[in-house]
Amino acid sequence: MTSLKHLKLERDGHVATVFLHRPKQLNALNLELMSELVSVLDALESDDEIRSVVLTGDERAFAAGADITDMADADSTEMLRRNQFAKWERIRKFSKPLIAAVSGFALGGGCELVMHCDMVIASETAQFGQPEIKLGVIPGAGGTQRLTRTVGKQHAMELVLTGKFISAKQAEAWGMVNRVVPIESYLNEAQKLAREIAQMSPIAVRLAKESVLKVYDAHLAEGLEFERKNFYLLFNTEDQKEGMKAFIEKRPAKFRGK
Ligand code: DAK
Repeated sequence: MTSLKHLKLERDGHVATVFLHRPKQLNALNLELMSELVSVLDALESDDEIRSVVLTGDERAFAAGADITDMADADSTEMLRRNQFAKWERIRKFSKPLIAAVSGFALGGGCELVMHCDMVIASETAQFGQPEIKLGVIPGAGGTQRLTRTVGKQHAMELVLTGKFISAKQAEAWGMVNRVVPIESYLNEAQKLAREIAQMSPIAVRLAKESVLKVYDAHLAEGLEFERKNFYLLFNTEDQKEGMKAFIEKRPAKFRGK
């Protein structure tokens, strides 16, 4: 693997821990970070020594979303051309158990990345949300689909339509996380869970994961496709340009419905 700029990788026996590492930008998922993440997962996938993987950020943020500066000026055609969805599909197809260890912000694409993981251990400080609506767009990496399957229509609507953040405790009550632990132990707890699973038969674990995901995958591909088209469409609106420009300029957005 070539050297990593926006990720850190640690290995301990059969468990690998991948750290999202753009601390100044709250681990915002820029294009380069996403490419690195896919390369790392590819390598871990074909490494027989590794049986389970923990994905984490740092104490302040798991990830505050996709990098808004990457998208602010893009139109629908440009978003289509970038084909970022292929990277998210790769994460979706990762065959080994993926455990998210979340502290601080898990927002937008960050929250969607958490929902790509198979299990989630959250620190008491974790906050989850899909704030894309405040930028004049909608979740683009499965947020409307996976969140709704996890928390139900009413809670998903509230998160997706208001962009509000919820606490770790609330996320636990809504079934988005396995458990909430003190900040000192969220990473250890996730690694402990990864080690426990790594003792099982890797082939049985793989087929068990595949089988559980089948419950979610029925109609998921169709839903993702629908969400994706709507997401692209919004990049031809003035509101998307205004929403993202307002974030960068640190001012409230004025939406006109255009
Ligand atoms: N992108 C870029 N920079 C970000 C960022 C982001 N998402 N989030 C934070 N930062 C940067 C801030 O601009 C700031 O940079 P400097 O001013 O220091 O240069 C630095 O990180 C620290 O942030 P703040 O100063 O804002 O820190 P606060 O504690 O005051 O606030 C915050 C933290 C998380 C509440 C705030 O930063 C915030 O609201 N951030 C934006 C959250 C957000 O809207 N996230 C959703 C982004 S849209 C796709 C798939 C998925 C997606 C897109 C495409 N495809 C497959 C095509 C997903 C889209 C999204 O996630």
